[in-house]
Amino acid sequence: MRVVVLTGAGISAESGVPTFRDADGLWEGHRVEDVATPQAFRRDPETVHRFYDARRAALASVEPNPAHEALAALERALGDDLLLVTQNIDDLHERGGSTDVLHMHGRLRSALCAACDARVGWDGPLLGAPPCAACGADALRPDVVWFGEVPLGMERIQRAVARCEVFCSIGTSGAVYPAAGFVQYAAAYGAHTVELNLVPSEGTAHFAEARHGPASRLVPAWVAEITTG
Ligand code: BJW
Ligand code: ZN
Repeated sequence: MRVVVLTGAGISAESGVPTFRDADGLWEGHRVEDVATPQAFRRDPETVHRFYDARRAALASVEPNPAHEALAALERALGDDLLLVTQNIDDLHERGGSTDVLHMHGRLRSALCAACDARVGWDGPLLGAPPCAACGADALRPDVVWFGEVPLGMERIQRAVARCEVFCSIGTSGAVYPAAGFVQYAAAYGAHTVELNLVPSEGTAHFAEARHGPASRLVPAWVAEITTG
């Protein structure tokens, strides 16, 4: 069975990673749409570096939860028939055991050189303008996708969504495109669509099936159902 799973901030919430749009979300006092932009970075790179440096450092104190681990078990069961797409920039899917994760909004543990486009593994701070190892320029930025930028891996995602039999969205508010549109695309190509989210998302009406509750409970139960047929 070909399956595409899309995850968002809600899958990491129970690991202690804050979501974007819940009450205690990130960017307190700011709308994420106003600050997660290339314009905001140009205006005030230090604040943006400080924000991502803090989130990168915080990875050391969080652990994957049973929802991440269940999706790793699903990968072991389905192999190449699973595409796991995450909007998250944390590395909790990998630490939960998934080996092939498409990070469509980038990764915290990577830096992108705005001068030469090199991507380099990065675990320390970017504040202080460390030079790019490839070209020497002081032009490293967080390797994340801000509003107005093109998400990563779109061709692979579109191919898999068009071919899948089951599309499952986990822990995402459905507020950000193109990810929020995958459900309609999958349904149009004949997939069964499932939402697993704490509360009904903005896109809940587009799903054939919706289950509401914490990911750590819903995801292991759903994975057990589809792997035992
Ligand atoms: C739980 C839980 C628990 C809590 N268990 N659940 C007008 C109309 C339509 C589109 C546009 C428009 N104007 C502009 C656009 C496009 C724009 C867009 O979508 N804007 C919207 C504001 C409307 N999109 C873009 O610009 C994108 N690029 C683009 O479209 O390029 C064109 C193109 C596309 C395709 C091909 C070619 C060209 C880029 C979007 C980049 C988004 N970037 C961010 C920041 C990344 C770096 C970082 O992490 O800082 O990505 S913004 C932020 O939102 C982040 C997230 O990945 C993303 C989604 O958030 P998510 O994951 O859904 O989190 P929340 O907090 O919103 O929701 C959490 C959910 O979990 C909630 O529902 C909770 O209930 C639930 N939950 N606890 C289960 N325990
Ligand atoms: Zn460079």
